[in-house]
Amino acid sequence: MIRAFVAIGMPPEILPRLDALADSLPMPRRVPEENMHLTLAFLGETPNPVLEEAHLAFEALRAPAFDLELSGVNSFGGTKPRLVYAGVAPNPALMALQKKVTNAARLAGCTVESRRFTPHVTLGRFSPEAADLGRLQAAMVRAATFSAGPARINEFTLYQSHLTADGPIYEPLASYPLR
Ligand code: 2AM
Repeated sequence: MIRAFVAIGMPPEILPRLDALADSLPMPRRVPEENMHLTLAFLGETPNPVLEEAHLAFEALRAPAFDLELSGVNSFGGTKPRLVYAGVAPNPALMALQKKVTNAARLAGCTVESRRFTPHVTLGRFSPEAADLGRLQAAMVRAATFSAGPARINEFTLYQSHLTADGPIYEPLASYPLR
């Protein structure tokens, strides 16, 4: 079994901006720069032969390169935020790619949750009980005008997630060109 997900790695011209943004937000579990990505599909624990099928399907997938623009800061969890993220400006090409990746993964036998896709780059995680919500919300208001890019996206990547006591390590297994 391999714990896997499909994502867009952050372009080098955007990463420092995301890193500075995360620095400005008081989050107990901040995502390190090298782990920042935009998830297209979380595959979870996947049997090796199924992942091999998915890999072949991703290799066969055709989709165009596109420009990615990040915009704003938001959170999931409503009044009890648990995850803080950088938002993504409306992007039909990205939405279409996510559908293609999800369909390809399902056809290959992967289990992909069917919740609505809200494109985002996670900056950190937050426990409302333990942390100072007021400080986080004030910092999010100050960061609301954040934007980065546009940056060209030429590929998407299959990652293995290694869970460790020091947090996850994401290992790229294969990348697939967009053209
Ligand atoms: P995120 O994109 O909101 O941060 C690797 O774990 C990536 O897959 C993370 O980026 C994570 O969320 C995303 N993901 C989606 N659903 C997940 C789940 N049920 N468990 C763990 N990660 C999940």
